[in-house]
Formats: sequence, structure tokens, C-alpha cells
Amino acid sequence: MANNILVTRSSMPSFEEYCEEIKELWDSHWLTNMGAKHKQLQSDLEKFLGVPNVVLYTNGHLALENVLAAMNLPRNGEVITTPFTFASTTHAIVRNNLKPVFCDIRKDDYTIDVSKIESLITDRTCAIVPVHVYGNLCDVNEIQRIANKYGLKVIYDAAHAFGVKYNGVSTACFGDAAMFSFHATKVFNTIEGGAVCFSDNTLVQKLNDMKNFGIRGPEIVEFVGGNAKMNEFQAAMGICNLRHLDEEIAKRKAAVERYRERLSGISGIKLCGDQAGVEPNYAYMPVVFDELEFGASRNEVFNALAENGIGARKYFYPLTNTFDCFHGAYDVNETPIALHISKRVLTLPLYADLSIETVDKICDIVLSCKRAAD
Ligand code: T4K
Repeated sequence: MANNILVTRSSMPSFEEYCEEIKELWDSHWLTNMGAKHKQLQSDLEKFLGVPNVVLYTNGHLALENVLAAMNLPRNGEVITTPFTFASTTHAIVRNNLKPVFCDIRKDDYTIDVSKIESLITDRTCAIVPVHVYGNLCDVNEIQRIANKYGLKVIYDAAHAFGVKYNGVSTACFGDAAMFSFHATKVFNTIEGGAVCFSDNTLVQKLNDMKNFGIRGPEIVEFVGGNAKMNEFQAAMGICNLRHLDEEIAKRKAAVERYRERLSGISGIKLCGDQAGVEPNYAYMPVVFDELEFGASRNEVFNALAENGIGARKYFYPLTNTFDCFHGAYDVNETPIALHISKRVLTLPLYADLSIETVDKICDIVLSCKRAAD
């Protein structure tokens, strides 16, 4: 049976609102290369996130690759990160000729286990790339303390954490820089897109030139850059979607609350809870299944949902440190909790327009797996 409820569904403004926003592009014929929409979205985001600098990108991955390159990290330098993430995080490190050193994750929120970072630091360590996975906030204070002690850069993969705040401060404001993804599947999207946020003003020119071939002026090419510019149609989508972000998050919250009502307290099911001081964005709905207690494995639940037209996803399985492309370079046993969780986690459908009736249907199927095993 074809899946008809997928893990997520892009949020879009009304057709009329988007058309109104892009109308001017037919007057100006200015479609890309840091046009008026690009400038407006950048300034809207700086205000919204309360961060001094936002540089926009065509996608989150190139944003992360570029900001890592901009940090002038030594070739083959070691970067402490986690394998419980999307391919992008690890690939951005490796594609910068840096060496990922994998740290395990915490059992409760799946972010980097800060108690294990210091034991991984060597004289080649140059940076930490933690991931606010599912929008769960890393221990930003402890990470900064360690980074200050050892003189390390901190670049957050905040792809999932747009709109998340800690004690009223946006995730854009932590570390040396934070990268957001504005992909179609995210809480806030620009179709494809991404951004790097930071306070160091000296990085602005560098990042802007890096995403535009290293071109400083019509006759000056300062260095060998690439092309990672966000176009005007993407920026226009962002301008529209930002107007509806509060509503988007409120609708997601309602769905998450229903999931929690139905699934919490069931033996063998583990959900993420709210984090102290954190204003969440309800980006994903991860559920961890303990086969012994629940009576059915993650894969059995996945299959039961698929048979009923529900497309849950195994974000993040497999771990990035097991990817074929690395030819066994990393030892997965060094991150046992990440391995444990990746074999048991399922992200259930979650998006703004997901109805409570559909959440109930999904929960009925999940719970029927337990009953079948009793
Ligand atoms: N760091 C982290 C931690 C990330 O999770 C990501 C991206 C990045 C960095 C890199 O950011 P970007 O360069 O992507 O901006 C999806 C997304 O493509 C990817 O952005 C995301 N993470 C990752 C977790 O999920 P897939 O391969 O699972 O996507 P796909 O095509 O299977 O789509 C998933 C579901 O989304 C579909 O079942 C239906 C829905 N969907 C998809 C598309 C493309 C829509 O509703 N509309 C759409 O246009 O990677």
C-alpha cells in the first residue's frame, strides 16, 4: 500500500500570499545574487533571531561547509561531533579535510554527552560541532566552558532548532556560529535554504564572498569560493513563512501533546520530554521502542505503520560513523548509546496540518503492535 501520511509535509503560505510576494520579481527581473528579497529576509531573520549577523545560503549543508571553511581550522584537524545526525553534519566536516571524532550522545535528549568531550580532546582538536538533534538543545553552557578551556571553535548544527530558545535566547546566538536548515521538511522553510548566524562581524564579508565564488568586486576575485547563494524565490518563501511561524509551532505543539497523551507511560516506549528553560519548536516526534518491554521492535512498528499507509522514518539510522563511504574508518562501539538509540528510534509523522484524528490513528497502530505481542 502506498504511504499517504508521510513523516512530514512542507508548510506553505497561501498561493495568493506567495504570488503577491514574488510579483515584484516580474518587474525587476532580478532573480538571484543577493536581491531585494534576499536582503529583506536576512534583516527579518536578524530581528527575529536577535543575532547580529545572518548569512543566507541555498541550503543548510553548504552553509555548514562554508562556515567550517571560514574558521581557518588546520588541515586534518580533529572535530568532535556526534554520529546520531543526518549525513550532512559528518560530510561537512570530512569535505573540509577535517577529521570527525565521534562522541557519544545522552540517553535523554540524544545530544552530545558533554561529560565525554574532554576525554576526546587531543593536541589536534580544533573544534566541536554539536547537533541540536530533533530541536533538542545541547548543553550549550558546558560546551562553551570546554571550548574556552581548550581554545576550540564551536559551530552548532542547528538544522532542526529554528525557533528554539534557551532562557529567552535563540539557538542562533550560541557558539562561534550556528547553522540552520530551511529545507522543505523543516519547521521554517525557504523551499531549500539555510543560514549561518554569528556575532563576529569580521566573518560577514568572508562568508558572503565564499558563497559567491570569492568575488569581492566586479574586477576582484579574492579567493577560490563556490556558489551557494539563496535565490529570490527561496527568500520570498521565507518572508511569507516567517509571518506564520508562531501558528506553525502552535499547531505542531498540539499534535505533539496528543502523541504524548496517547504514548507516554506505556512500558517499552520512550518519548523526549521538555527541557528545562527551553522554548521548543516541536520539529520531530522521536519515539524509542524497547523490544523486550514493548513486545515489538522498532522495525515491526515501522512495518505496521507502512502497511497502513503511514510513512514514519528511522531518523537517524544508520549512524554516520557506520556509513559505507567511510570504509570502516570509525569504531561504532565508541558511541554505544548512539548505536542503541539508532536501532530503536522511529520518528512519527509531525507537521502543522497533521490532524488530531490522524495522530490518534497513528497511535492506535503503534499501540496495536504492543497488544499483538502480549
Ligand atoms: N544537519 C542536519 C542535522 C540535518 O537534519 C540536515 C537536513 C542538514 C544538516 C542539512 O540541511 P539541508 O542541506 O538539507 O538544508 C530530509 C531533508 O532533505 C533534510 O533537509 C533533512 N536534514 C533530513 C533529516 O530529512 P530525506 O532524505 O529524509 O528527505 P525526503 O525527500 O525523504 O523527505 C522526507 C519527507 O518530507 C517526505 O516523506 C515528505 C516530506 N516532504 C519532502 C519534500 C522533499 C515534503 O513534504 N515536501 C518536500 O518538498 O532528508
